[in-house]
Amino acid sequence: MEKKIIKGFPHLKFEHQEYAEEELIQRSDEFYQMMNRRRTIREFDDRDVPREVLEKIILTAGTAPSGAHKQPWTFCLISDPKIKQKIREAAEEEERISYESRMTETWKSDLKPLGTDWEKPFLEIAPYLIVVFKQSYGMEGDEKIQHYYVNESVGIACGFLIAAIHQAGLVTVTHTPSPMNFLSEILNRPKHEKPYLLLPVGYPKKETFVPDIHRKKLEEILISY
Ligand code: IYR
Repeated sequence: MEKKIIKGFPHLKFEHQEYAEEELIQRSDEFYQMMNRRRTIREFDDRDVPREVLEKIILTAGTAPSGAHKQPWTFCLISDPKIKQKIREAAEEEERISYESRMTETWKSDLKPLGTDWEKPFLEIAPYLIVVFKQSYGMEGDEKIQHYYVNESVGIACGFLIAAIHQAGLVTVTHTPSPMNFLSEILNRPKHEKPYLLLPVGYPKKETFVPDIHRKKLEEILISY
């Protein structure tokens, strides 16, 4: 590997994989077709998934860019049924209050086509839960480490995570019970980590139906200059 010191810091030669235009077009189309088959799934099969798949998916999320390369994320991987049960009970408690009194009528009406409610059986049925924590700052021993663009960085990592779950052939739902500080307690996370997103991961239940909803067309999302 070719190395060079630039402005006092070590650099490695970047090996760029370039494709002919035709292949470039084909690759972008194939990736879009693959990603466009992703659907949010709320009904899971309880079948197990090889743990190494989950580890590879988390490694993929960890390839995301981050502010000053601080990688301000922690991924908790849960398969212990007792912990899943605790998470379900706490999440449903919050969700029940949200649906009964915290969410506006407009919000609940916007969710009707998606068929959501306070019950979250997938938190126990899915073989794995991934809880993503954002690190507001880092800790090296007793020393606080400054982190930057934490929400953006962790959001991008979650995008990578969701794409990796789908690409591997598994399904998920981006679940954000609100408030979700119960996750810090159950998972015993330090105070510089805040829960960001909860993703059940597994196979879909057989004969699952998904809402008949559509994605915006290119003309609706692209403005060219
Ligand atoms: N967190 C709740 C409500 C919810 C909110 C939005 I915005 C959604 O897109 C879906 C659900 C729940 O998980 O049911």
